[in-house]
Amino acid sequence: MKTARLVRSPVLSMVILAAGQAFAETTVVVNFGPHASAEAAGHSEAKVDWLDADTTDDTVCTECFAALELQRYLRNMTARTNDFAIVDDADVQAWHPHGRRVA
Ligand SMILES: [Ca+2]
Repeated sequence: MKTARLVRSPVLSMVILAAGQAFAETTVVVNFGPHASAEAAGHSEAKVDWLDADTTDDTVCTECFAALELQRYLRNMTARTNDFAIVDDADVQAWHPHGRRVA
């Protein structure tokens, strides 16, 4: 039986693979902030005020850029060019504390 584990961190939440296992679908979960996509958020660095006290925009841009890089590397490593979709954490309804999605 194939299983995935959700790792929650303040930097980036993502579903990771156990070494050597091949999953049909793996999803990277990240906060898009006010942006419509991870691509828009990850490439919004020119709009970020990096020097103000509010790090919300800094974090969204940085995390989404990291998610895009992770997606690119995972796709290159596995040759699964349609896998590793990036979704907004606001769209993820409920996750079991151990990473299994609750129906
Ligand atoms: Ca800022």
